[in-house]
Amino acid sequence: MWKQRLAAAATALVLAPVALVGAIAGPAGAAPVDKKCQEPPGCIEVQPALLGDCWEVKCEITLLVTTSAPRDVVVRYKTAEGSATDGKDFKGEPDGKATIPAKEQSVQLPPLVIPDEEKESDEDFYLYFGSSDKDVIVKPDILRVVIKDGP
Ligand SMILES: [Ca+2]
Repeated sequence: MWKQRLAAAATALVLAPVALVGAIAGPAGAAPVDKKCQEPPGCIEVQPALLGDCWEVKCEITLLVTTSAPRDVVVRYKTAEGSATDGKDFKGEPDGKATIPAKEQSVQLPPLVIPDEEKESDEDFYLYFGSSDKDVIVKPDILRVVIKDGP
């Protein structure tokens, strides 16, 4: 009997470090820590955001920088359909480019939502962001936009 217990204890000891490594690495899918951003001068962080609700007639999507940069910050974006249809509910953009001018805090994306007279329920589409500038990171890099009908 004690031999079995010993074997069980030994197995637990072997498994423990694996569990520990798992705990340090964090949950699966967590964003890797970007080392370059921790070292001076760090990165320019851009955050996409909706200003209020996205209505058919008024949907303001903005890119904000956490600290204004001494130079232009260029962000690329593209759209993807959710329940909203490209060309009908929103103007799809396969290769968009938005520039936050030097020393400024934000830029607004050109209007993407197409208003109509139809009564519809909420529909969504997605925006994917990125930058070819290695010092620029966009977080989060996906924004879900829910289009509200009307008013
Ligand atoms: Ca409508």
